[in-house]
Amino acid sequence: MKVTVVGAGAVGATCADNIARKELVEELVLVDIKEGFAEGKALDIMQTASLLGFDTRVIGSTNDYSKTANSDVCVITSGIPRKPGMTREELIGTNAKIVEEVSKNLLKYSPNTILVVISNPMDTMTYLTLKATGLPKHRVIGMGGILDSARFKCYLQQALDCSPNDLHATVIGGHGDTTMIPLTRLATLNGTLVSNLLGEAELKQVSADTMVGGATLTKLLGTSAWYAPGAAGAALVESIIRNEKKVFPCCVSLEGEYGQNDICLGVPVVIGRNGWEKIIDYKLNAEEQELFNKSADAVRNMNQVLDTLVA
Ligand code: LAC
Repeated sequence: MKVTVVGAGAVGATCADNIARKELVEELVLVDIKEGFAEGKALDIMQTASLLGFDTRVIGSTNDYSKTANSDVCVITSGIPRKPGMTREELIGTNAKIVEEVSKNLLKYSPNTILVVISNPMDTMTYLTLKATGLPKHRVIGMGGILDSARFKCYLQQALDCSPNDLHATVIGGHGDTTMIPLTRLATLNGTLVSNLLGEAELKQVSADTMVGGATLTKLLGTSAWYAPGAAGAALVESIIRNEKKVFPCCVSLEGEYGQNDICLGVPVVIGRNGWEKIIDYKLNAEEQELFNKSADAVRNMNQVLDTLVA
């Protein structure tokens, strides 16, 4: 099996590092436009192989997509990250052109690949990738909800002082500070509702912290986060490559599910060898559905900006 990660910046390189450590594939290709950068990151990762005991061959390429040929999964992290005070949405003008070009280049050499989109604003970049490539919907997956859910579990873990591995908690909707929806009602600690263990105010705080989880890190780091985004990308790739059929919230094309059409938005899906295989209906209550609809409206507005960029 073979995976390509495009963009050897902090998120792409961390994603590649995680994929190599997990020994998911025989070959891993890292691509970047900056001369020698992907080669350098790939070599650095390869030099950890004997220390960490993995047997994945990692190679780097400066924009030569022929090296990516026959990849089973391609992860797109290209584009600029946000700076403190910026929203993910402000990146659209620059990143749309990059993501469109990258996805087309990848498909030239790997026509059967599954595309995982991480570049921001992720929901719009996923929609753009789906439209620009014309790929079957099951082969285009936006990665945001897995990361947001991991952040949700991190804040829950701190509030409950429990093991993060005992938590099940999901964030659906858009991957934006105001569009994501942490489903506090459904979060559990080993089968017990978290809402029975935390007060309403505490739960509200966890939810608010989750929503600005990325922005908090951008402020602290001066740029966008990479450990959790990279690990979340690798977890998604793992479920595809190993055909795990894990349920992850991912940004996928909706055709009536969750009451929405002609949009890519975060919902729980089964992830396996064919990409996203089916959408799971969590049966939202009226309040959650209203938030989901608002999130869809905001993402749809963002998607409309794409038309002005192409025109
Ligand atoms: C974040 C970026 C990767 O949430 O969207 O950290």
